[in-house]
Amino acid sequence: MLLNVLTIPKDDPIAFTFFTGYMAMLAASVFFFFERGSVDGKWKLSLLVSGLITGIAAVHYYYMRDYYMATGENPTALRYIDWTLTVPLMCVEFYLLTKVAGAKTSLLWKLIAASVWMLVTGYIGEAFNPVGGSTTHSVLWGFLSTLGYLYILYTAWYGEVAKLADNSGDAAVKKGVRTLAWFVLVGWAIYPIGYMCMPGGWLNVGLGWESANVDLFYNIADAINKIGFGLVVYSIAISAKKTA
Ligand SMILES: *C/C=C(C)/C=C/C=C(C)/C=C/C1=C(C)CCCC1(C)C
Repeated sequence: MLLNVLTIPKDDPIAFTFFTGYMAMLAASVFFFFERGSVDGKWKLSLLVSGLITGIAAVHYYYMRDYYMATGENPTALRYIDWTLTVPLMCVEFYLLTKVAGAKTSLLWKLIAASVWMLVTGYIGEAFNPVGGSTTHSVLWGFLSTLGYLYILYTAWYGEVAKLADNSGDAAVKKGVRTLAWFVLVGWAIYPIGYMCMPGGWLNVGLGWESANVDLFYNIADAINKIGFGLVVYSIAISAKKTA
């Protein structure tokens, strides 16, 4: 059992992404925490949040990796605990970036509510999927979860976040928020693809993509989204410094 925990099988790309994901999240946190000291005062909180997002993920990857190595199963509960903390923090990033343009806390709460809705329904879809998988169950909860996702997507592209960024009068904020909106559109879309690989899910039933793929999609998506989001925030912070 112990050996199992310590070796990465050569033919297991999922184990590989758990290990790499853990290290990448940890390294990103160190980077964001250190760089926090070199950005303009008004961006320090944003960088702290970036570091917290990857830091919280690093701790969860540490445990998810061991769970996966020991059992070979999807660490669903740990995964959703991680997301329930980190996705609302990504909403905080949107809020902090548009605060300069007058974002109110009500915007933050709406985004957080939508993300919690998305994750609670997604968790029910995954954790309570009957043994062997149920398409009705996975599609119903997946659909409900998507409503929360679409709300965030809309807000970032056309709603309050987009409008505030456009009115901020700060080219770096405008461009940065648009880039983050792309992350939500493309990077976040990887998650529902992974979800549909679970037993009973559309891709599982339709294309034979196995439940093992769930973690592969989630791990890749997490690295792109959590580290990428933080780097976009960082680039806004340093470009503001250059023009100051
Ligand atoms: C750092 C973690 C992030 C950015 C996680 C994002 C997760 C999602 C966008 C998940 C979305 C889902 C759906 C839209 C439908 C199916 C269920 C979910 C929860 C996988």
